[in-house]
Amino acid sequence: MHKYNAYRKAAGAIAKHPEKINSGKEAKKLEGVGDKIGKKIDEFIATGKLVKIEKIRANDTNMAINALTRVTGIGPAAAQKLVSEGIMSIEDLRKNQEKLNKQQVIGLKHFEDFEERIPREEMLQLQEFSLKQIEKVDSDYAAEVCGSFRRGASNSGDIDILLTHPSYTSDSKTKQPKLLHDVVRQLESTGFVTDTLSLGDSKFMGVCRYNSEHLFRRIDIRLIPHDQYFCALLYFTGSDMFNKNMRTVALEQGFTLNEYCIRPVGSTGIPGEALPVSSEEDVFDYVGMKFKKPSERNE
Ligand code: DCP
Ligand code: MG
Ligand code: MN
Repeated sequence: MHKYNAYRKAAGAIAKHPEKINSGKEAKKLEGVGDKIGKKIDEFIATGKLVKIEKIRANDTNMAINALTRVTGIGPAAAQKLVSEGIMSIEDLRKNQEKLNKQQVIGLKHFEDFEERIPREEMLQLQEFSLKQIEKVDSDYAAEVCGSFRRGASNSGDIDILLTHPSYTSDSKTKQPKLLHDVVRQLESTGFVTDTLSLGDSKFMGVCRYNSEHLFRRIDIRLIPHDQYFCALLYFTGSDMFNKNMRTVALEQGFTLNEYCIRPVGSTGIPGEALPVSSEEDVFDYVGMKFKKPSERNE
């Protein structure tokens, strides 16, 4: 007999039995209760739970968390909370959108599209269009597509654009959100940018589409102070593994390197002033590494 039916039959027999059952041995006297189910009854009486069921529950929970975190905007904590409220799948999410914030609703709306990687050919189209629009707003901008695309990848997960402008440096007394916002507004006005996940003074995260024949794609634009451009370019070109390794080398050579700058670390352990950087090569030179082209930075 199939397991499912075996358990149903046993449960029925136990339910119908007029007296309380106090052990597996007692239960086994009933029709349809055998050794295996008798053992389960003993385990439940002794411990108040069944290891097998706990395992199945834990596994279902993990599978559900893994499914939900595939949605842009749902991290492990949000997924855990949703699962604790009984949301076990993308399908469940679609029926319970009132539980999601604005960003997560957009992530869910484009769930299938965002799972697809962007072929390089389309990345080139996205690059050409967005850089042209940026130039249109103000030809003093400099902008570059970095991330896996700059490393020469044949496909990319999203489009990462770095943006800078000579009027914006790290010692500017005031931030210049307008520089980023003008670009985002321009890209929206053409219909290229279709959704905003978040827009701050220096970072835009959103959704774009080349045209209606194409999928919706994730786009990130970061506004970088002019003097920090090359450290940012190095960082956002990656890969993340390459960055980790280069930071380790930098530390060994007495420098601390991040997405903003490179600083010497003296014997005090306190980083000094940011060193002048006017190319990626400068950073490699400081830390004593041979220059690597973006395509050589995959690990
Ligand atoms: N980055 C990093 N550490 C992280 C995340 C990102 O160093 N934890 C840097 C290196 C990445 C770059 O930012 O190359 C862009 O991040 P992406 O997540 O967009 O990564 P990629 O562009 O490399 O890959 P993908 O093609 O999947 O977008
Ligand atoms: Mg990327
Ligand atoms: Mn990105």
